[in-house]
Amino acid sequence: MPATLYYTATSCGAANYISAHRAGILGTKLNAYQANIYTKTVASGPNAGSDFLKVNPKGNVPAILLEDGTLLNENAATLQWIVDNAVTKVGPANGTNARYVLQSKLSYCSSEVHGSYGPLFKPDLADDVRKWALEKLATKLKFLNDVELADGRKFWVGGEFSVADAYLYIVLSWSGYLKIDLTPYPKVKAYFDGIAGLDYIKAAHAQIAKETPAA
Ligand SMILES: N[C@@H](CCC(=O)N[C@@H](CS)C(=O)NCC(=O)O)C(=O)O
Repeated sequence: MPATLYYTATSCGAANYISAHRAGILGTKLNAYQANIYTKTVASGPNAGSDFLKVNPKGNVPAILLEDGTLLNENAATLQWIVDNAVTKVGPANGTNARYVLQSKLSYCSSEVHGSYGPLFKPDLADDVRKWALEKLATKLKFLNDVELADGRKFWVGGEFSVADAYLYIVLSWSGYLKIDLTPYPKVKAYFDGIAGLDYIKAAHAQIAKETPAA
């Protein structure tokens, strides 16, 4: 029995789908189904329409239900499960220094970058709170631009595509929905455009689109 990933097409959960797609484990080691994070229902697959909170009491994505019934949440953990189960490499081997670096990037992406975009999705955010949230996000984008991606690297860690790229790419993609201009951060913009242009990223999006139930 494969494990089961629950995700949505555009949320951070999609970083897990993209990673698993690149890792070559979808349909073998991992089945992927969509969840509706607003109605808290399973949205695709054999249990479509059922209560997602019974699968994942947090009601969020990503969630990976392992074969033995263990529930994994949090991108930093779910994405590393994908690294460890990959057929095509999507991150450094467990126990290496490079792996600890990957872990630190995933945590930074989750708590700092993802965490800074999150509040901006609230449509009725008070103007002063929105200003504060935008200023906070700007410090993260500046750090990515001036430090993490300053050398014009194509991939965030290790010189090749990893789950950290899938996660950062999806989080940065929210700039489009939120009308956040990335041009003041040219290294970030070039990095994002580079990841978006990869054949396997386009292929993963095409597959997600096929698997997304009609609204
Ligand atoms: N702390 C979690 C955050 C996961 C998260 O924010 N998921 C969002 C989508 S990007 C979600 O499912 N939100 C719906 C909800 O929390 O009810 C992580 O790092 O993975």
